Amino acid sequence: MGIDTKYINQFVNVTSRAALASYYFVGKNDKIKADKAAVDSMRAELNKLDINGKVVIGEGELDEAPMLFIGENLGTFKGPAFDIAVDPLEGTNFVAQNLPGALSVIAVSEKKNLFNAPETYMEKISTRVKEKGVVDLDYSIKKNIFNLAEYLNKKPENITACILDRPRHTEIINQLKNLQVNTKLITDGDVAGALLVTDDKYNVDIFIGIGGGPEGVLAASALDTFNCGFQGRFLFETNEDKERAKKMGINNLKKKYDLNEIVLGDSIFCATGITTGEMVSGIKIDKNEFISETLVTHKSSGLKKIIKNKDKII
Ligand code: VTB
Repeated sequence: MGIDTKYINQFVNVTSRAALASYYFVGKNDKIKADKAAVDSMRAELNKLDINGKVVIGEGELDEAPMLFIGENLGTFKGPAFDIAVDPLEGTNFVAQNLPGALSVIAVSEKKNLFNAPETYMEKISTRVKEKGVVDLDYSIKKNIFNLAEYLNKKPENITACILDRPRHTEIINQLKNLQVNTKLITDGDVAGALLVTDDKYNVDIFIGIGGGPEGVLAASALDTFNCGFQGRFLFETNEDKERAKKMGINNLKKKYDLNEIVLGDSIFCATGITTGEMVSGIKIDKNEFISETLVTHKSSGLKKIIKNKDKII
């Protein structure tokens, strides 16, 4: 069946308006207010749509920000049943500190087609490789880099790996350095980081490391349409995490998920720029109108492009 293309513009409008709401907090040094503005706008806009939506991936528990909570029902309930993953403000620091790369992000699938997981960390890997056995979370960094280099017909020193700049990644970063791999360290925003493998223009061959689980599921939805590869393994650290995972039906806490186990069937993904980043430009205001740029993917129609919109602020 798939998701009707008529919903594409509706979801682009949702992330565009959430991006605008958050844009007013750019440089205000207030992560919580910036996030809340995006959350409130996203909820209000989703509630206007003729859909029977349910939040399966929310955001906020990790940094205790206001959230669209898991299980929350959205829409007028006069339409198809969708599972919705949201990250209304991906990169709260970016907005608070007026730094590049803040996004408002959503991924939508038909009911039961998006992975339903609590907010924990996730080990991730994304590349342009779809085939199994080339890169894998169970392989060493060396094996992954050598395999990828061979696959891409490049030397390891011509490979670029993107990774969140965190102390937990010191070991991986050192190994990459020893292999003479170029590293691209990002301070936040690993939805975008994982998506940099989708196009040669970003010059990233592999995204690797531990980031937010919700961000992994969101990125997987877009990577699916780009025909890229993704693997994720949730990290349930505390007993509370483990209990919650079990309640959600996850019995094997150490399971490694391939992209097609995280996103089943059709999906729509939208990421609108709040501040200008590598993929999309940020919000611009023009009198009583605003201009937004959104990276949109829709699996069943093969749509993957950046849509520029101009709309009334209201
Ligand atoms: C990433 C990144 C987010 O959290 O998922 C990261 O995409 C992971 O958590 O923008 P830590 O910051 O704890 O390492 C963010 O940076 C913020 O939610």
